[in-house]
Amino acid sequence: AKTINIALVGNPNCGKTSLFNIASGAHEHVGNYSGVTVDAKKGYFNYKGYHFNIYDLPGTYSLSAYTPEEIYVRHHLSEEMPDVIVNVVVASNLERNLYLTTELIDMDISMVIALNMYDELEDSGNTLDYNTLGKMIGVPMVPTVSKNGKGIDKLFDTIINVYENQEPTVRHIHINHGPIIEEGITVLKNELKTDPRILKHFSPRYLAIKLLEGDKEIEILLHKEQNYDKWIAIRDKERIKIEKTLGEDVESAIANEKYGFISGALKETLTLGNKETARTT
Ligand code: GDP
Ligand code: MG
Ligand code: K
Repeated sequence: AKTINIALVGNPNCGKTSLFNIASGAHEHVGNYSGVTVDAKKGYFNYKGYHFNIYDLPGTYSLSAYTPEEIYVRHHLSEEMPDVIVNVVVASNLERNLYLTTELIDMDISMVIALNMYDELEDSGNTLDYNTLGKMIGVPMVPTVSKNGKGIDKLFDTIINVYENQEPTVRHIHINHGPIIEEGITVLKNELKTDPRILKHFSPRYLAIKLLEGDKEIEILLHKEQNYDKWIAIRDKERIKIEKTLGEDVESAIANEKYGFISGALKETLTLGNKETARTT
């Protein structure tokens, strides 16, 4: 059987562990393999002739390096290099949950979104055109209720399709951060691209964005490279340009562009119902 390594990535309390438990089942082997600081589990199961290794990773709101959870998740993604990421999001709280998604898109790893707690979205009376949203972000979205297993087969069918490059929704898009930031990303990316050694674990675009943001972990990772001083000089120049032009620090500017992209996409795909009516009928 072919083996597919998958990692569950999402905010705290989005239903990752519920999904993990349903998928790996009570009969399969589950082991804690994490260190002391964060909670993570690995499980195994077989489905449609595939052998899945599934990692339940700690909950995170972003992929920076400010908390042990963020560092752990990023380290897992860059070192274990899962075949497919399952980004678990709360369907009724996409504005917030999709921020992490935009960072995963920057990393350019194959991905499926589990639109979890879909029952709560339906109860709210709101409707989401998730097929269109999935096409807009280039990532297939599957509604799930990981509390009871609804949608889980469809989720794993989609993971298999993504793994086999047979999923039409998949597109390698990038989030547009506006002309000034994109220029900085492009200049840095083109420099980083000439050093294949560092691109084994991270996409050049992700490294460029994180360098612009001043990510200390990424700086430490790149520090021993021959061209490091040159990259940092270019980075500093681009940072000053961005801060002067946009009038805010680079990290905020990048975050604002990401939130702008999300709210634009949701404006086109999320229709608010009348919650009060939905409750009383
Ligand atoms: P984690 O922190 O991402 O691992 O989230 P958990 O799996 O621990 O779930 C957090 C809470 O959400 C638990 O109380 C679950 O029972 C509940 N939950 C998980 N999935 C769903 C779902 O699809 N719908 C609803 N309504 N609740 C869910
Ligand atoms: Mg959990
Ligand atoms: K809940």
